[in-house]
Amino acid sequence: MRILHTSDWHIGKKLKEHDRSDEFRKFLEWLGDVIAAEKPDAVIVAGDVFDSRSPSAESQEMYYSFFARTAGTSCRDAVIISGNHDSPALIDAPAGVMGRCNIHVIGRPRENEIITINDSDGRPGIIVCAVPFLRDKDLGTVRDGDTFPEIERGIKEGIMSHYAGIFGKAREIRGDMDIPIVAAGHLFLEAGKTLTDEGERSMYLGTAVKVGTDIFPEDVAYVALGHLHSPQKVGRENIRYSGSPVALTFGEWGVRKTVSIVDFDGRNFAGVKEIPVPVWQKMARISGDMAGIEAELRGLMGMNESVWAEVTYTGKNPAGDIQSSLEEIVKGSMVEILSIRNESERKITEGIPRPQVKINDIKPTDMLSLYFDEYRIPEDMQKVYRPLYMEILREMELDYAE
Ligand SMILES: [Mn+2]
Repeated sequence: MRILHTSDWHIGKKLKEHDRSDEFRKFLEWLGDVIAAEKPDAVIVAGDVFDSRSPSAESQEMYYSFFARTAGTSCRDAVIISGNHDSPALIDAPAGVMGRCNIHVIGRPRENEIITINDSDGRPGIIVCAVPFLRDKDLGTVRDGDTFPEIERGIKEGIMSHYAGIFGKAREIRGDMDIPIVAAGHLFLEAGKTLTDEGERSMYLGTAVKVGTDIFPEDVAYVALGHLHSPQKVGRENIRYSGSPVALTFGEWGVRKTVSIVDFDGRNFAGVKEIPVPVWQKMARISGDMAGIEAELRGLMGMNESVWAEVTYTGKNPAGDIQSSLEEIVKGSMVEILSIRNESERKITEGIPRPQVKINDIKPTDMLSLYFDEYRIPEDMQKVYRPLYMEILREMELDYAE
């Protein structure tokens, strides 16, 4: 048996207000070709199908059209779980009609998250434990008034026991059949590597809720994960993030993009092949003083193809109106500047002398402490503000993390 593992499509995501539906369309077209060529028995999409909880009609059309193409091919089944960006209810809504095409959607966590995928003769071929992104309200292990460490512990325990429960059921279903158990999940594993930009984002809490790889027992033949955007194995060869197929931020530019083809032999993992995803939109990250930036921009302009650039000015002198100067340079070319950052002017606060630190290097929790110090907020007020601040960070984590 063979599966194709992909995740984190984030259909509908824009980059600095630039529409990318063309890229998503091309990716899905390409993925259809990969499925036709590699002939997996099933495709698993491990969450974050859409970038938002209310995807546009166009985004939804791309999604449904893709599965309309794969349905009825040798790739007989698809399993789709929701990620932290998805609306669980929206993913679940078409379950009835999609189920008739063997496209299994699991948006909300439910009692039975086990899907049996048949082989080409109609006999059971793979047991998939498909666990959507679990929110604290799904777990029932967090109570109102819990302190932050209690919330974190509660979520972690809830996730662990949810997974343990489903693996127990999967073993019962498998009995003595010679077929693999595969898990699909959307979560943050402790040893998982984030990209620089995203890494900072997931440090909103200092400790975003993460679980260890020991959540996946040895008898699970493969774990198809979503959430982290660079493809990687975590701990074992058969516990993997497929990563996002498109560079969703400038921070993801230059990171290889893949989908994974996974083979099984009886109950066991037999190997994985990562297939590189083509690039449909060139991007560039440029930094330096004005002369350096201009030279690099001119180099990009010489390539005569569409490039989206992020420019970071790091010159020592204040640069005046950087935006106008840069626009002047690229005018009439195929290079577009989507983002300009001026690092030379970055300071945390005026007035109080302290070593200059980049804002990106400060954790939000430390930022709050700096604020308290700076404005001499009394202790009793700090006690009121801190939990509220942590709550906001947690909500942001859910919405904006990978
Ligand atoms: Mn994601």
